[in-house]
Amino acid sequence: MPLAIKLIRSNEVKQGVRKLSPIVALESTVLTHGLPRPQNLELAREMESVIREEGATPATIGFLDGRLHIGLNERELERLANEKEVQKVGPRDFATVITQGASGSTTVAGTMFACKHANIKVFATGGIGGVHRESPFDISADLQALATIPMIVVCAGAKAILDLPATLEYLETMSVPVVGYGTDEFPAFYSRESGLDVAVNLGNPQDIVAFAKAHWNAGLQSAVLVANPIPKGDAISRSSMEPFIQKASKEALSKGIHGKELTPFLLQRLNELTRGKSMRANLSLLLNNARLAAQIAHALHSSERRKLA
Ligand code: PSU
Ligand code: MN
Repeated sequence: MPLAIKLIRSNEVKQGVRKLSPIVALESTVLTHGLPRPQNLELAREMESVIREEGATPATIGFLDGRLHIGLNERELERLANEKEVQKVGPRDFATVITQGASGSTTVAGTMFACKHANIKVFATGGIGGVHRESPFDISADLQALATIPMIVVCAGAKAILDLPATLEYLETMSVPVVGYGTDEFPAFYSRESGLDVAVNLGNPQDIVAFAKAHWNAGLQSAVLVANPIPKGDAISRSSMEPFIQKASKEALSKGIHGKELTPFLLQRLNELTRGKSMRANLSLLLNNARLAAQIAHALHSSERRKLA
């Protein structure tokens, strides 16, 4: 069966493709389900401008009226960030939004799936989903996407609300190398430390690109996950975060919150419990990841040009 998903590219993305500018994808679930208004829209704009500052082209991905947008213009971004009934869309939900003509924000997995269609190789997010603590069978589709879609994904580790050792084990089983950006330790989103190891520590975008190419040349189809620790000034120590996480997790269990509602619930409760501190950390690491992803996209682009020359 031919691939029938129609992509709507923004003018900026079309122009970027024409000018051979490196493209960096951004997810939209973090805007609709991960951050409160109005910080969500401000953040979306800031992430895009950081990417432009680095000389790359941003492509925020999401569904409007059942159509998959690769890059949202100012008006569309505003619509997605402010609309009430936006669905959280992983690959499982593509058919739902398409057939309903609905609006939807793409998760890490959903965005990667869109990138596969749009041939985008670099993507920046905050924290990937993983194996939940509350129920060991709640495993984010993000891990499945990382296992099967060859691209470079920049994150600040997995969200600390997850079972981090189980998440890393799963990635290892699925042959997804986790690269620490200048660190030997897997960062835990709000915190720089987790006590867990990464597969390899690399210190610059060129080395990350060389690593990813070696991975794919060796015949692997999985993603390369780059874990970029949150900037020091905005980090929250693991010991001060952990009691809040345990409290929020218990509440989720007692309220019977599960499935796709669980991650948004936990993020929002943590924001309340830390009186906004966790959200500020979240914003800082997102911008930090957008910058690194743009630098990696540049390095990838130059290395492919060298190959063609
Ligand atoms: N990281 C954040 N905020 C978020 C998410 C990640 O800082 O809102 C989103 C991402 O889109 C990720 C999703 O893909 O949560 C994971 O949800 P689930 O656990 O239901 O797969
Ligand atoms: Mn889940």
